[in-house]
Amino acid sequence: ARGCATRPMRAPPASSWPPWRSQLLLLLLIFPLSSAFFGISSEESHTDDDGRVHLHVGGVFPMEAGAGGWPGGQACLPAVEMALEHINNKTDVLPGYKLHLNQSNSKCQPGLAIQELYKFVYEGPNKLMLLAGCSPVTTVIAETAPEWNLVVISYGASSPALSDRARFPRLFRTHPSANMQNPTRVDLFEMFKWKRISILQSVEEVFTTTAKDLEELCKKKGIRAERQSFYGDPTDAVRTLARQDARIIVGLFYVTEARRVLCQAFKQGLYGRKYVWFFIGWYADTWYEPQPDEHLSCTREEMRKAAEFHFTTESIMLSKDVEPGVSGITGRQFEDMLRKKLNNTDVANLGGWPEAPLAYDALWALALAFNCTRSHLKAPLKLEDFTYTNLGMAQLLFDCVKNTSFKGVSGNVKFSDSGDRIAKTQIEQLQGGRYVVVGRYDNSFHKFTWTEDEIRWPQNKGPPPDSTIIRESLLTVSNGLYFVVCLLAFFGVVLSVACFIFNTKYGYRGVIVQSQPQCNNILLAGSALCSASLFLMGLPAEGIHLSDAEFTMLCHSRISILMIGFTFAYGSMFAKVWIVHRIGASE
Ligand code: ABU
Repeated sequence: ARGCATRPMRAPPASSWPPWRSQLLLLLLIFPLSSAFFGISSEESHTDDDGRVHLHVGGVFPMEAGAGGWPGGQACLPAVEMALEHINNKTDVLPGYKLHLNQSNSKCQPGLAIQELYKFVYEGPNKLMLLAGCSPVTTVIAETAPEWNLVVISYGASSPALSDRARFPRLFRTHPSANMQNPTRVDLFEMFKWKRISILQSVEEVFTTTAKDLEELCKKKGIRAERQSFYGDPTDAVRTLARQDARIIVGLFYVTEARRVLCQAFKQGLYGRKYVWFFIGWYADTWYEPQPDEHLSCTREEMRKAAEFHFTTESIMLSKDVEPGVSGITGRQFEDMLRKKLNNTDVANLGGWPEAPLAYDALWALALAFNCTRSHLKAPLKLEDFTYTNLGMAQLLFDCVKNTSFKGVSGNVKFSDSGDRIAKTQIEQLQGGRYVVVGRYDNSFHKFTWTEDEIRWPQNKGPPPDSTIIRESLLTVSNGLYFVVCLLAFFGVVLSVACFIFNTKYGYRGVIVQSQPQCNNILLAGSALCSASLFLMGLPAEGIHLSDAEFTMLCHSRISILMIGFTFAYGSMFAKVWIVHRIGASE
């Protein structure tokens, strides 16, 4: 067993003790014991037939997506194998050494990846560095590997959380952070005058951190961002979006979940002219087609319909430079070679195809760092003498990766202080079932460059509004109708006045006296007021404009007049009925 296995572990605070940490502790305790018991020990790096010394590196590759993940190993592993071949064939890179890759399938599952990490550490020769892909896996590996002073280079992890140097002290990545796309998204929102957006995310650290950054950027620009999250089944989250009248929706999730979201979007009508979806750009070209093993309740046609016109944003991962880089090939040549290596299979639908140049460059960064370390090592120390407790050599390896700068097939490879890669963003839109690059965005200058392929909108109606538009408009009755009603109201008032005069004039007559003239007069006053309220009811009629204050006064007066009139008329009628009842009862 390695001496480092008995190194004291730093215990994290109990409140932040994730489940994989318990597995890690258990493995830390069991593995050294089992190694000693079963005689498992690390072999020394051995020498090749041609006298070259083997340098071992470990690499975890997600070869399948599982329930929700990124199957990037499908294209990234062949790319790394190609880089290995190119590096080993170059006489000026690591002369006297041959790189050897020890690889395993992490299935994008952190628990499995930790198990593989232990195998790397405790089985076979020492690994000088590790390669990792997929954010959840890179997170656990980069948090754990410093226990053995191992530097990790990630070719496929976009989580913004990985930019934390305190938490991941020995991590570098050739894959740009997912935060890189947020300024592009926000500038697009501004361009289309969208002031309200919604974020739909799966509950994974990679997406939560991206969503938080997007929210903050939106807030700075005065854009309201609302967030909905889901774990596994997005049905309720999509329903909430529909209820909230969400129109501009940014989706942050892995591809399996993306298909579930799209199916729900179709079922709940969140597609078409009124809606704009922004998805992640590294899904395969036909990701939205239902997969037989996923049992989606949407047909291929429905999925295609829901997916049409959506946007994707993703970092540009393939260099367009015609000058070859450090490996002697250009980005285009790399793509042709990889396509040939993959037997010209349907590469656009292969997991990790867009990220393959990053994987190729990750191995080059690693090899160049070994080269640099080799030249800085003091004799008699050699690269093959690396042990997991050799802090000096570990620091040298770290510094060499940190100072890496070369032209790769993905562009210039250089790491920021937090180990991140800087890259431009590409904006694509699905038009007629085909992704079209509509523009590029330079994060350094916050500038768009549009291609000749224009953005298209359903029914050519332009960008939709970000919510239901509430427009105030004055509803009036026509003047003809108003004047007719006024005439009738006038007759009503005249009739009431005439009846009052008649009542007063013939008030001495028995028939009038017995008919309760006081009640009759109140009834007439009420009828006249009800009729008079009709003059105000139709206002403002066509062509008559009232100020806000006048309009408020009008609303109050017409209701008050009608209420008083109605009370007078009905009240007096009931009073009269009551009096007649009392007279009848007393007789
Ligand atoms: N471009 C693939 C990123 C995968 C991940 O961050 O998990």
